[in-house]
Amino acid sequence: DNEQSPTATWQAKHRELYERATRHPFILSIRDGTVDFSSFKRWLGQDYIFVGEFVPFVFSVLLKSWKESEIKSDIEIIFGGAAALSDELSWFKNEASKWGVDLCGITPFTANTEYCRFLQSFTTLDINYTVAATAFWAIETVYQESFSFCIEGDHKTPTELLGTCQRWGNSDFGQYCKSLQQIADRCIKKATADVVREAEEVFVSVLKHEIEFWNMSSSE
Ligand code: HMH
Repeated sequence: DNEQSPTATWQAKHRELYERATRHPFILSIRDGTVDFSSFKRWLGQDYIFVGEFVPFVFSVLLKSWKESEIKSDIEIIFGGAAALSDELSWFKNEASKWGVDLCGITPFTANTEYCRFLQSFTTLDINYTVAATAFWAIETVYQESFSFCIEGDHKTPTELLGTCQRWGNSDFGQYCKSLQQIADRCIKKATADVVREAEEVFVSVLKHEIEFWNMSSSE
């Protein structure tokens, strides 16, 4: 029910942008099996750099929830997300070695640098918990909706890529994203009009950064 969920209202309001982020040609090419493996390898290397910047971002959200949220379950969910990052970094290293991608020799593309700078702004500036929680939910959800689409229904996703798609597309990760959405919604409903406006702007910014990130992966 959209009336209960401000974030669901924004997903509907910014439908076009949301679809471009979650049904990107790169994702569609994975699902229909036409993906170019060199694009996949480029994505893998660039995303490893991104996750390196995502770690301090997630810990800053955890710190804000620790200080500002009276709700124990919020902290537990965000703590779970933070704790999973160690595994995620190992996954990238393992996947990179399978594909022969040298993670030490990677230079970030402009879209990645800009997205990382956006993440850094949450840790360096004193950004409100509501706004940070909204960004966190949006970032995770774009990956969940994108990769789950590659393993749903009548897909032709190459076997080599199923593990990657399952990593973010599995139903536990989907449940985790729903929990993050509930946290964001609860915060937004209690927030001032200014904070609500800022959270919506951050949601739109995440979608734009995600689209640019996919564009970078699929172009040569
Ligand atoms: C670019 N967005 C990007 N990379 C990720 N790993 C996620 C979202 C999800 O954690």
